[in-house]
Amino acid sequence: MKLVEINFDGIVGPSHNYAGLSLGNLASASHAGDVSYPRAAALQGVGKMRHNLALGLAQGFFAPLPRPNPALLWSASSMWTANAATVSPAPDTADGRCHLTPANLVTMLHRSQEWPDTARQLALAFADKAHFALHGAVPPCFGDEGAANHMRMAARHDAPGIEIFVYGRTGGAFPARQHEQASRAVARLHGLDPERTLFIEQAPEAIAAGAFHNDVVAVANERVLFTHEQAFADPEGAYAAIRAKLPEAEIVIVPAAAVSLADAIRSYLFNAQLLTLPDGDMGLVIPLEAWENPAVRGWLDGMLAGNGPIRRVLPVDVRQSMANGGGPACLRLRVVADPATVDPRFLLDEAKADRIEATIARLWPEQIDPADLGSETLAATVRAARAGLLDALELGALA
Ligand code: SUG
Repeated sequence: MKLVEINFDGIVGPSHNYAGLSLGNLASASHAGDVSYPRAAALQGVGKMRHNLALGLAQGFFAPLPRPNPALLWSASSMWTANAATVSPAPDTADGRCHLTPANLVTMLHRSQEWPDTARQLALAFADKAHFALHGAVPPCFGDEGAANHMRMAARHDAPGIEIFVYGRTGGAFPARQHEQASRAVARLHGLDPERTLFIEQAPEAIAAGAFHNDVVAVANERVLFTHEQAFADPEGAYAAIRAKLPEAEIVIVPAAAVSLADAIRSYLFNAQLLTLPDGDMGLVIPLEAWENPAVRGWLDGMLAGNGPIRRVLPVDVRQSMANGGGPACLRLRVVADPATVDPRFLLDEAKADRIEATIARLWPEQIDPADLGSETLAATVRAARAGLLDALELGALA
């Protein structure tokens, strides 16, 4: 069995809109009321998936959840699959299966409705019980945001690793969405070895500056942690704990003197996909916004000229998602597994990407004006678009 990292991106739904629903997410707040472009947003997302396919990487996807929810709202926020679940790959767990727990997302009302439909989708994609164990969400008194607050480091994806849960403490200007008790519950459910599990507090100043998830200020891949120096409440303690558990860890720290917390959050430098490329080098898939930020660009140019572990920087255009606070890393859920054990309907190849693109081009609304939200005509268009995609993907079971 060959375990590889598969990135499952959320296809941007036909109701993608800017309603400013996420307190503490500065992009969402600052774009509240803007006209959105669901078709362009979804095509940008497929473009990012194609980019990863072209790099020779395994790529999967999840379908948009049923929207609008007439009793609640229109949000298409399930596109950010880093918040779909926490995933512990087979080499880390007591029973040797890959464990997944859907995130309850209770801190934000518009996101708290996602997990039951997400769980249905996970149950289809990872139905093979010999290789996957699916749990229910953590009870809603404890906020859980899934993989966005969880990092895994290992010598290689298929080797036993350490799992790092990053939680926030409540009491600041913005909500701390990930609660320590939720992280601890997930670690127990997944049967993780306490000797290889860490619980690290996120810096309150990072949350206050707009890092509503840890993946806005840090990302890990295999032996490398790429982090802003103000990501953790006790950075030196965090680095020492990681090095003690994974001696081969390489920690790439971006100092505030080079890239301020504000620039890091505005540009989403760390909301990047840090990927091991087929030739063994690591590449960093960043949003164009990061590439265009002078401080960030200066730091990246210096990094590439040096001898660090990240050898390539790969900018992608996901601007429609970025305007709601979702960069390349938010749009994907990482699952280390043998692709042969995953339901093939959720795996992408070029022909399927063509089919998805054609469906989006035909059925997704070109634009949504905030004044259109609530319109029955638009609701019918949105429902028909999703149904058309499920049909094209033979995923009618999710209808
Ligand atoms: O939960 N935005 C999402 C963005 C999630 C990003 N995910 C990660 N960092 N992993 C959120 O804040 C905005 C929707 C609106 O405002 O209409 C929103 O939900």
